[in-house]
Amino acid sequence: MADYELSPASEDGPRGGTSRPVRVGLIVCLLVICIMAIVIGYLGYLVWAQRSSGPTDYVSGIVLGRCLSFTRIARPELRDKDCKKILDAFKSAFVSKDPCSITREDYQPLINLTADPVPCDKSLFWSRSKELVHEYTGIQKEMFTLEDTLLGYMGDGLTWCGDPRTSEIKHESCPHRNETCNSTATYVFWNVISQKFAESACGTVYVMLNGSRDTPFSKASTFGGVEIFNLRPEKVHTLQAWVMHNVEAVSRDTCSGSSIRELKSIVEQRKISFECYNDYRPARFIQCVKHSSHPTCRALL
Ligand code: JS2
Repeated sequence: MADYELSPASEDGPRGGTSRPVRVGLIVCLLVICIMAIVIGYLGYLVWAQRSSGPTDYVSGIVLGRCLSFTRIARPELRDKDCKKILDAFKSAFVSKDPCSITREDYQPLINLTADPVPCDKSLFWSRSKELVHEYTGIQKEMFTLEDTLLGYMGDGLTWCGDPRTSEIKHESCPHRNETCNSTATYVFWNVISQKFAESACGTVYVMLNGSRDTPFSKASTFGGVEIFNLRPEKVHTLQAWVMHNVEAVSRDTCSGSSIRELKSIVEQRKISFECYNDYRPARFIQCVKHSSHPTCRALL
């Protein structure tokens, strides 16, 4: 048969109309599109309904949208939270105030409105391992980092500040924290909520550290300088560390290294037991998804 001639099956066109698998696939696609349209429409309605009074700026729009999506979709058990009041309390912490003199007390009204306690044995701290730790909690829904709670979710990746001369909320021209400007709105926010997250932890708590760094544990970090010292020994009996190493990078420190020994010493001085795992297997699986051909992953997968 010459190349340009169609094969017998296609000369008559497809036999008997669309095949069954194609029909099923089309129906499934239509269903998915309808569900997505409903969710997006519902979210849009919620943001529109909550923005009933007055215009909101960039930061307010994001904070309000995140509050709604978190409390109405991600964690519907929190649906009674009033996101408009939460946004107002968030703004009241820094609007029209000196951007370098924000206090912990400024955030107390916001803290009071956003209680979102993590169950015992489910708190996951981290340091210099943000991407992997959130890939992990994205799969292991039973575990919670601070960013998997309402306040951490609302503030993550944002910058905000106020100005004593106006009531506007800025996000691009905010002062960076330094010796002359120590208490910025975002720095105090993360300090306060990190402390609260540690204070409320109970049972066995976990921390994911980066063993591909010279010092996976540092007292200069939020975990090492704030959270570790705010764990309550009367509630927390064990801290379990996971020292993770980048698959392609060399291992800088491990559970037996000096940095982790310092962490162990601090924890045990606080009357909390200490355990440590190198390349905790469930998290290693996630790393190996992107490095399946690497020798250390071939043995695992
Ligand atoms: C500023 C942000 C953001 O245990 C974790 C979390 O619970 C967090 O509270 O603090 C720990 C991580 O901080 P650490 O140990 O200093 O590690 P890092 O890799 O330097 O991450 C710094 C991020 C601290 C909190 N944070 N700070 N602006 O947008 C922001 N987002 C987060 N999560």
